[in-house]
Amino acid sequence: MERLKIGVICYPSLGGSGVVATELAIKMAAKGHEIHFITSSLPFRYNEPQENIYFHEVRIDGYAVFKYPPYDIALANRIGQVVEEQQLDLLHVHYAVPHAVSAVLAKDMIQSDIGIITTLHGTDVTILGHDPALRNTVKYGIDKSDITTAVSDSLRTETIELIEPIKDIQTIYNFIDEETYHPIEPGTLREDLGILADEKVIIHISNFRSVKRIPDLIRAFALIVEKISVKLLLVGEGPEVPRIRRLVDMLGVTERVIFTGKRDDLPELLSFSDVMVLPSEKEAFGLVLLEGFACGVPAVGTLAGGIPEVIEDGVNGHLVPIGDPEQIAEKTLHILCNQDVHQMMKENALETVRGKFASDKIVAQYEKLYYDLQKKGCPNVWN
Ligand code: GMT
Repeated sequence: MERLKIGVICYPSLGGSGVVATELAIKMAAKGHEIHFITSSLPFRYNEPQENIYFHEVRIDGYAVFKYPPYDIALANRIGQVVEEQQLDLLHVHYAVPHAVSAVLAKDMIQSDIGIITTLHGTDVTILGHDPALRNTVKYGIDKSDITTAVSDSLRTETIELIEPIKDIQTIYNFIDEETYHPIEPGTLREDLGILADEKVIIHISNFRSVKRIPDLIRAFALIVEKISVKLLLVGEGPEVPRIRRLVDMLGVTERVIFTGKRDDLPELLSFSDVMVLPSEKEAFGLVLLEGFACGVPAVGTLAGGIPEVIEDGVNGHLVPIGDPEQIAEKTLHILCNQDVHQMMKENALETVRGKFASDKIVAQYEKLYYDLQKKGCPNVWN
């Protein structure tokens, strides 16, 4: 098969969209394609230099006249340069704003016919698409892309209803790197964190923003500690942390909650955890669920966005209504207190990653799109 030169634009420093973009780029490079990251810094999951991967930094100086440095325009300028210098075959843009718009501007600037694939990750539509200050920009970025994908059917449907794009959108699910996420012997980590041998472990990993509804989990946890011996691991950082700490203290569960901050050893932390809870009110996919599944951790998640496409109720976890701490407590206890249920869900969680979300399957879907775009010389391949 022809070796493609692919420009990848993503948020390099945080978030699931940057993780997916980077893991996909790494897999494509391993297949022999040439990857050109066009980003403000090296993507945080790109830890070691790898064959076929190049990095083109986007720089913008702060001139006195700028109240806000125009990153979007500097990005467009850089994309245009790289397309021309490297003779790229296509651009894969992750997150509609501003990346899709910058790619479209770059294409116009250099009068190129390069194909653009935009992958929607969630908040670029579910939050920014509702913002009157950005809605038309989101639509423009999508309409001017040759192909748009969404990370779940839920996000696809919401985008079609809200944005009314002129072309169809295809769902391509997220995946994780199975070589990184798998059950790992955690050494003394569990004891180091002060977790006793007979204690169960509930884990939550996120960027601690209000959309994750972590207070619902804390309220549920206060009910769970009345029934069993258990610790709650809160992994990550974000704006909600001070509020959550206050609630933890107020509900008298301080001794049982461990705030770990941001960690690099997620597979180890997950490998001794018994259940993950994701109580979000919006979640296009919930990549962290797959990371947990791959380490054998079933999950309790809300009926929000794409979560029901990842958690199959009663199979690899449980689904609960948004904003219902009692239900979170009940379903979490159901998993923690029934060894057979836990074992069955653990095995099914591992199977979910090996089956529906296997990386080679997902990467092949993107690769097919890349070739389709090449063949058709752009216009929407489904119309
Ligand atoms: O919300 C986040 O945690 C960050 C955000 C992002 O843009 O990185 O995540 C979105 O993209 C992830 C990767 O596709 C999805 O797994 C998350 O569900 C999605 N977040 C939301 O929809 C809130």
